[in-house]
Amino acid sequence: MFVSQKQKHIVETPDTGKWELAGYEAALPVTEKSNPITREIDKADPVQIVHLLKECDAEIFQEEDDTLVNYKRLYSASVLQTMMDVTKKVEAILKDPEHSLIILSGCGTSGRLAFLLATSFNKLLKGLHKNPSYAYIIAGGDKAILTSQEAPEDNPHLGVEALKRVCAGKKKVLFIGISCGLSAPFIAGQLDFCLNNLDVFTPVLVGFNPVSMARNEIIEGWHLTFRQVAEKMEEVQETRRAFILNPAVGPEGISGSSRMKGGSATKIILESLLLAAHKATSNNKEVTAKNLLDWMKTYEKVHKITYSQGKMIAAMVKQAGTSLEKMGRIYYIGWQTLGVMGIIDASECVPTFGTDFSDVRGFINKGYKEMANREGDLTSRGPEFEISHEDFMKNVLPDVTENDTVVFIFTLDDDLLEIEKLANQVKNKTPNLHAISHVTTGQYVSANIKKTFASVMSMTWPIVFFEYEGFFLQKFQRELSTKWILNAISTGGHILKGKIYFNHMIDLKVSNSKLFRRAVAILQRFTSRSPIICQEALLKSIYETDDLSDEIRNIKISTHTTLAATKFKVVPTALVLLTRNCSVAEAMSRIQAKPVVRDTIDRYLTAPGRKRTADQIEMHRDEENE
Ligand code: F1P
Repeated sequence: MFVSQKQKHIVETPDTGKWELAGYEAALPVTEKSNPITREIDKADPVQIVHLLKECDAEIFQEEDDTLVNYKRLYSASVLQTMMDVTKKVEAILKDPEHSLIILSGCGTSGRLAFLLATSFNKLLKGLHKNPSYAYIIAGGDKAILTSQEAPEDNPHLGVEALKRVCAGKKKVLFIGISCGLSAPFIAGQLDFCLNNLDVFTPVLVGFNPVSMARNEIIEGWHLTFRQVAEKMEEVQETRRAFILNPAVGPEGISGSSRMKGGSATKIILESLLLAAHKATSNNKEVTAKNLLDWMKTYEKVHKITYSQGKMIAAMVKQAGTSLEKMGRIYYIGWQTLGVMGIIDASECVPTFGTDFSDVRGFINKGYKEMANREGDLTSRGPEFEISHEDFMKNVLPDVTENDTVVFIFTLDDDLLEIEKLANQVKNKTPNLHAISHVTTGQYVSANIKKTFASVMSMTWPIVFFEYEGFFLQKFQRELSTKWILNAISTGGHILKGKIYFNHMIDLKVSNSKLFRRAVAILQRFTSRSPIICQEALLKSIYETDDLSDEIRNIKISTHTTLAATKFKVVPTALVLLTRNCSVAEAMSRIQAKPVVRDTIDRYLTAPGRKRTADQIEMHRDEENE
């Protein structure tokens, strides 16, 4: 057992599953609740961080509890049934590629996964000499695959326009809209459009909250809330012309960070059902619930195989933390879709941890050619769009120092000579050169490769004996394994850098309406003040004013978030405002003076006599109660 006596309380998590109880943070949807497992993650060491994330990810596969009937889970009969229904619709589309299309759509991470899945399944079809049947939509267009574009997420009209463009000329469209939080207006707009055109469209909503917890906030410039659209979907689902796939997978390890469990569960659900449909089409056999369950259960093994390397992952987390603390950088150098996983993980660090794009970056062999994204080469748009290994060698490597960490990600079927050559050049710049390699049973990492890297984490996968689709399943699982490792590295690294308080990202960028609401909820949680007071403090911080005018109070949220997106540390500043009752200028200077946000916040929130606590607070206290 790795846990020292002193820190034992941190990894023993007696509250596991507490979030399923009816009253637990009742005002928040599952995807925004704080996970009892990780509540002390900010004080954990690297080994403990990885252990806590492992426990948290394991919740994805937890079965429905008969004694708690609150939530359906991944393996619940109703979820499997819906997956079967959707599988049948996919099969129908695959039979008529000329007139039909499967569209995957999402914002942020959900959009990046839509891109990855659509391109992967088109490759699968290409290998069978079939025409592509998939397309993807990501809010903000292809540049959002690599960079954070949070604002378009709030626009349902943009969603509809993008959908119309992509499906032009098609007679049957299976539309899969992914919004982990059942919250993105961009997706709500698209689903509503589908519901109004059911002769062409079959809409599917993928997310991880019950419909009753879908976001119910008025969407600017639109007549429906996300919840109203989801309720319409529920009604139409009765006639099997619309479907909702929304098992609860538990709150995120870092509250609200749906790139983590939400992204993983999206991958598991969609890959399982799409693969099952492809297999059924090629074998000319019906998909059974057992087939689907078998596909999904293999992902549970991925969790086991991945986290069996917990100590190695923890060593990388520690290394990443050291680099970030020294203002160094993290670079992922990946091959094929493992390169995409690196790019995805890196791109999420900007909105999640408020980093600069240059702090964590991903690169892929052959750049945009390998990405196969619709808009092609985006390199000319700026340095954050340089993603090829050549770009790394030419424009980044010259400035790499020993403070930086470089992680190579490959399989033993990739070009090992090229890997060795690149690695040797990187090694001249930093000793912190590590590898994640995926091998198949019977394959071994050569001594040459081993001695090139400071450490090689070797993930061993069983030999695939079965058909074509089986090889894709293995590829998808290596991607998920990589995702878990990289999520741990970037999340753990930022925890060690002091970016997280309890299990909240307190210094979030308030760049869209969901994040605005989350910021207010965080302020409420830690100050126990009313939503109105918290929102006022947030606005004072965003507008840098002590006197909030009615004009500002009444402006649309989109105006607030446009301005907030250009500012730093607005939430920590608001926290100081609320706890110190000082001027905005003073709060700003207190926050700016200390580089580690967690320590500053800790100081103000744990004044003498006050215990460090993130206990649940009543999120909807009235102003009169103040
Ligand atoms: C979409 C998303 C997240 C991102 C951030 C803002 O969320 O872009 O991927 O990390 O939280 O929202 P969702 O619509 O999938 O819930």
